[in-house]
Amino acid sequence: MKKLNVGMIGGGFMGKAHALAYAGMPMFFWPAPAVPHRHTVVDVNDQLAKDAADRLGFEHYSSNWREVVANPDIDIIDIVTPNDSHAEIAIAAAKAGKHIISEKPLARNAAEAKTMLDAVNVAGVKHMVAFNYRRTPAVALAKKYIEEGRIGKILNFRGTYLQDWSADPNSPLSWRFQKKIAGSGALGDIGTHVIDFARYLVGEISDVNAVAKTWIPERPVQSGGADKLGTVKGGEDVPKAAVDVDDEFTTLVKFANGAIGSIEATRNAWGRNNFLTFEIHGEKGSLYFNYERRDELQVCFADDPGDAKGFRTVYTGPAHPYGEGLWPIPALGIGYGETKIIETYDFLKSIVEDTNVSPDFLDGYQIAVISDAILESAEKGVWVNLNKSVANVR
Ligand code: NAI
Ligand code: SOE
Repeated sequence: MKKLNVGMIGGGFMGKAHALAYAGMPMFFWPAPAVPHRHTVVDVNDQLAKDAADRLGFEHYSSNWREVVANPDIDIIDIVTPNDSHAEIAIAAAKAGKHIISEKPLARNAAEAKTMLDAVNVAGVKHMVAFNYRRTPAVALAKKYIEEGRIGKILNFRGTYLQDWSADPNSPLSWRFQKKIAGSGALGDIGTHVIDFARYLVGEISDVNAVAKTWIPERPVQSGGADKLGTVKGGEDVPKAAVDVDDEFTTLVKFANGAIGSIEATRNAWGRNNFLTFEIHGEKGSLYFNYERRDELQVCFADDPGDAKGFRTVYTGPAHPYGEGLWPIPALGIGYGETKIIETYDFLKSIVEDTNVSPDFLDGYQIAVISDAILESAEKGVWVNLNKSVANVR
């Protein structure tokens, strides 16, 4: 069985998720396309890197990602650092001939994402951006139904991503609230997952008309370190500094194929945790998904008997996408970890079989173009047309 050595840069929240996926993928998908070996993990100092190696099962650790990128033993560079370092690491990794998986958003803005896309195209390496929610089996099932024409021509897409971890003004000013590190706020952090759903399920977005708000203009300073996502509060006595990104946005969207819809995201919606949803209306039926009930796809077909019309629940299991590798009975429970395991499976398959994998850096770049347009539209109060930049590229 082929072995692929992974150099993972970053040992925080996503470091944990990706390490779990490397360990778990061959347990689910066997024979695996290749066995990922947790070779080296990198963090900002030796102590953090050593802790990450001990905890996440890596053979080696380092506090210098450049050395790891240059190591000829490494096959894959996995970028799980905050958004400001994705481009520099990815470009160096591409030049070193490594296959790359980068966390989302691909970069802080479209210009930066383009440099990454150009680098992987020149190098001819495999590349993937980690919009893992589309690998929830119920989301992949929605895609299958759409491709089979089961809901007909799509008329409308409504997507939301609502969380509440930053609704408390004492949730600290982590890197996610700083434009120079994150690029944008709720938009890049969670709105991009919905944009990925919209493009995956419906098609390319051609126009946006948005509003955006920063509800909490300053927060207690958090100096460095992993983002604790609001679980550790800054006290009243901690100095505050300005938030320079959006807390929330809503946009109307038009798709190149004529469908219309809306996308919204906020991290300030009390009571909502990981409320990542879509509802899609087609000429022959409707689909509804909510990640908080991720084993379920709600479906309604126009030709259902009149006396039984209404949404019903399909619980994903062995009969559905990725079912051959997952649990043998529907509704045993798909978790966040499984979405990352499937992502790893598809990425390694693309490397071994020399095929393209989606979403790739082109998708990441196009999502960045759409994100930039949402901010431009919100600032100017006008529709922004994307035909020249993203529509019909593929
Ligand atoms: P985090 O703050 O929990 O961890 C980041 C880690 O990277 C920390 O350990 C930090 O010390 C380390 N780090 C920072 N700069 C570094 C450098 N130059 N070299 C080596 N290590 C460095 O952040 P989290 O939540 O893991 O986010 C990382 C990325 O993953 C972000 O781009 C974020 O948007 C994305 N993300 C994606 C999720 C998804 O569902 N796909 C979920 C959460 C985050
Ligand atoms: C915080 O909003 C966060 O961790 C995002 O960064 C992820 O992308 C999302 O999947 C979960 O929430």
